[in-house]
Amino acid sequence: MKRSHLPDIAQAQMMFGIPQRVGFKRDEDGELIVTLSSPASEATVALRGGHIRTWRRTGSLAEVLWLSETRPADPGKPVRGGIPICWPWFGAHARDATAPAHGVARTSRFRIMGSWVDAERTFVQLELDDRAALNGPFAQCELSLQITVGDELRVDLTTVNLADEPVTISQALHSYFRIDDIGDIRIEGLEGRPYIDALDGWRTKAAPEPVTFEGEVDRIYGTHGCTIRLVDPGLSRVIRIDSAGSGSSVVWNPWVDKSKRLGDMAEGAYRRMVCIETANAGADVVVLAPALAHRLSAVIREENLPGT
Ligand code: TA6
Repeated sequence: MKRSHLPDIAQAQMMFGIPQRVGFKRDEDGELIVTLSSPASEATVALRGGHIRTWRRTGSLAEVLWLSETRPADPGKPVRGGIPICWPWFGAHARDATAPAHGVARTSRFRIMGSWVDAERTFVQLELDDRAALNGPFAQCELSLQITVGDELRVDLTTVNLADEPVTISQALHSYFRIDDIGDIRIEGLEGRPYIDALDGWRTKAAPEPVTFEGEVDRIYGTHGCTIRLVDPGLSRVIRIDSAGSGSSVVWNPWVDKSKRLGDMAEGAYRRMVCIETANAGADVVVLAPALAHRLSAVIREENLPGT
């Protein structure tokens, strides 16, 4: 694998392009996008933020991931949708109110380190390149992102601590899923698991039923070793999410008022998306000793809804 700062598409194509499998293009804002294709599915990934924008299975009528039709008014803000990388902290910074929510990775530049294929799958390896924003305890962390596209979408986010001191991180693969209608879906696999309700004073609660939506939801579930299923009768499908290196999952839908406040969602768009985020969030942080690595992984599958 060779290192590169990718000044243009031609050079990227020459170094990392693979005919029929890995290509490069620019989006409407001029961002460099990596296109990954495999026999079973294809994805697009922006180098800004290492941001998986889209993933669609061959022959499927709908994208698996939701991507906002509107762009943020401030071009410094991340594009909403897909799978933004929240790192090296999730949510608000613990001590610095001026630090950006969900960390610096999602607005930082990544570089491509390698691309390769086998018969079924296409792989790219990215690395956080823009290290200027990493200060304090995170200054000597390295972050890499491996994306595998095939019958399933696999995302592996690896942090290495090169400092002499332990470092504490929180993080999330802040996955936005495309759904037919928020009023008709249910999320299975979280029944009975404790969650922190961010909309009710961060109280800890639990509920015996699958998660359904009648208003804004913002919860951090304890989910060690858990498979989550997003059941969507309107799209006749189930999206299945398996995780590793994660002890928590965030479930979020902004509903009407918050989506208006966010300003980068079209009217009614909240009905077509739900976030189920593979995370280390809330009390579930990663304390990484010197010279150690931690890998956070999500495997996302689209399956037909039985009986449809
Ligand atoms: O993951 C849920 C959450 O932390 C919500 O509280 C929320 O407002 C959101 O993510 C989106 O955050 P953003 O900074 O992308 O607007």
